Amino acid sequence: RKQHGCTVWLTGLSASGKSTVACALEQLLLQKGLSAYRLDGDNIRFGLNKDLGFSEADRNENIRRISEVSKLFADSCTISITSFISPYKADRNRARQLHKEAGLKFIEVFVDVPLEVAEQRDPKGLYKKAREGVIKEFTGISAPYEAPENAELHLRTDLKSVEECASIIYEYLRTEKVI
Ligand code: GGZ
Repeated sequence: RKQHGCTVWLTGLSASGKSTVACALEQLLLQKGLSAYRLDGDNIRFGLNKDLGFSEADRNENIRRISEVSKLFADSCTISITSFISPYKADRNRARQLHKEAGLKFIEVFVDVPLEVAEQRDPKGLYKKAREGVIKEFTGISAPYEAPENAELHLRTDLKSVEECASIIYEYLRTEKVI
């Protein structure tokens, strides 16, 4: 078989670069004729999870459902790439456990930038609104982000290019014999 399925789980602050790295990785995989699929806010939070907001309970449920969906994609021999903040360690560990029970690889990638950098990027003006209190429970400002301690990969998107980040993940998939 050309490839095994797995989940590449990107976690990090808003504006850390998760979606950008996810897109670049997907492109890289598709170019090589491999099957990859991205799960992100656009196709999950506006569809399956449109009933969920940003309270702790809703984020737990958001990540629980995404974990299940990603596992199904991985089980179908696709490289499933998820890009959600997933701020709680326990939620990410449950996702990992779910994959483990199904015999599927789960690759946690910490997409890391200092909060100051994310806040300077602020592509949607959300950090500004969070500082003003217009948006409540905003990750990094008024809601927690529990940084991973044992992620398979740790990428600093302010120190490396998007292409470098994508290729580090790609090489990891090769080392792990996923592809
Ligand atoms: C964090 C929020 C919030 C709050 C809206 N906190 O930069 P974005 O806009 O495009 O990505 C963020 C996205 C986060 O959704 P996730 O499903 O990844 O979050 S979680 O994993 O915690 O469930 C941001 C936008 O939604 N957004 N309100 N309060 N991000």
